[in-house]
Amino acid sequence: MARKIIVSNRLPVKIKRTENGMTFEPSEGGLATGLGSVYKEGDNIWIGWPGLYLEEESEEQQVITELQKESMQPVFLTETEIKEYYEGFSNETLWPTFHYFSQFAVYEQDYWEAYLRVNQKFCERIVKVANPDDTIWIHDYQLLLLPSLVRESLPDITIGFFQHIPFPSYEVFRMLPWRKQILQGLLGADLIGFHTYDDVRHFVSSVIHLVGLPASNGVIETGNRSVMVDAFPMGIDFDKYADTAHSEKVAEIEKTFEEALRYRKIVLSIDRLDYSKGIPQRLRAFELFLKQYPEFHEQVTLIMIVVPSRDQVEKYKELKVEVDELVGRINGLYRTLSWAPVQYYYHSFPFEELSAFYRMAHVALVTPMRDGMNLVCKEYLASRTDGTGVLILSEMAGAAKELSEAILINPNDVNQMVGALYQALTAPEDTQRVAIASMMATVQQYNIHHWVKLFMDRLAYTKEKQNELITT
Ligand code: GDG
Repeated sequence: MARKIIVSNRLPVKIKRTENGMTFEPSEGGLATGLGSVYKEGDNIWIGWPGLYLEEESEEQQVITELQKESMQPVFLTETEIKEYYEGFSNETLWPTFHYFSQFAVYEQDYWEAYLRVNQKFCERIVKVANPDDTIWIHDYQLLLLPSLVRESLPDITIGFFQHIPFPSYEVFRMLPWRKQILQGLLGADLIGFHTYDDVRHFVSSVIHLVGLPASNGVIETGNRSVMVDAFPMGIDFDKYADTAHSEKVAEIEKTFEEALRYRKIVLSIDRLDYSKGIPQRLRAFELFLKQYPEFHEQVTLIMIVVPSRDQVEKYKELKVEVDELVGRINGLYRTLSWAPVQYYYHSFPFEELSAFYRMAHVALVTPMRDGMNLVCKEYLASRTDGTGVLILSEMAGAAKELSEAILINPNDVNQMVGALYQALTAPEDTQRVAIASMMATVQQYNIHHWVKLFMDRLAYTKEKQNELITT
């Protein structure tokens, strides 16, 4: 029986060491929820790093046994590998380049070599477990070389690849010293997916210029195979967000939060700490808004949730200091005895509390400098069960392509952001309802289950077409 094998840098599991041994808990990211319907079925599996370093030899078997119960298989990585392959090449070279922050990118030969070795390590694990008629679905920028590595060992196997972050313009991508190897790595796949058509265009253009292969209508001819490239905008688990927003528990949390905030208007901002998310730019816009519109003093609060992320990387440490200082400055300038203009949280919240924030927020302020998709704005829409609310969304987020009824802004244009805040906070209820209803319908229809099915069906179709060509 042909199986499906999901592969990503990280397995959807949280393993903790306690006094009584290790504990294993599933981690509930959007991807894990969506792919749950795939890897938990039959003999299907998910391969990835379990997120812990082995301290004793005996731990290896224990982790393997426990993960097997959840249809997962580990690739163990050392601390040095994580430092060089994950924090180094993935997050200090690829991440900034792919988000148009090339000035932050480091070009370290050691990081590249570690990246190659770890991709090979993932390949060895796949080759150990895969049969030639299985389907492999590889995820994201940490594993760009994996499709070709797997193809060398299993020439006829079906391989899909999806990239969750943007693919930059050729002019930016070409700055990478290892640009050609990266493209060749990806071309081992049968189907390559991105969130938007712009990403597809940029990728195809890079392949034409740097590898010299012909391409038309999203099909790249490698000589012996055709590789399909297409856009698959990722969705969320709509029902989960809508149902939670409706629940008693969330209504209770919302009430306590609202009382604490004295029923002021709420502008909500939620991101991982990342320079691609435009957090300082957003704070500066809010500061200017308070300066230009004093009538909103004590009337509006910006709830800013920043989830700690990659705190070992220098640029992220610097960003944390910048955000801390900006929040301090704004609150120092405008705060009163009973009002803090910015309520800043540098930690994550349990799911129900997040849902209560989504429900309470009159405005969601989602203004990344660059984002592959951005799921926060979709989660906000799914949680607006009363039909009101306003979404301010950056044009630079993949989601802007689908959510054109949002107030779209350029995150570099501080005056435009100030205007958008004013427009959002004074929007008549019927205008809000029309835009929310339309965007909510989009998010509901193109949900995570739809996304998984669309990609999987297209992958099967691509392989079928290739087989037809081989046999005729
Ligand atoms: C990458 C791409 C693309 C945040 N705070 C809390 C919390 N979160 C959850 C949100 C959301 C997720 O984190 C963030 O997802 P995003 O899509 O916004 O951003 P990235 O993490 O950068 O994701 C991105 C995505 O991959 C998928 O392809 O959209 O462009 O960069 O789900 O809800 N969750 C909880 N508490 C928090 O405090 N429980």
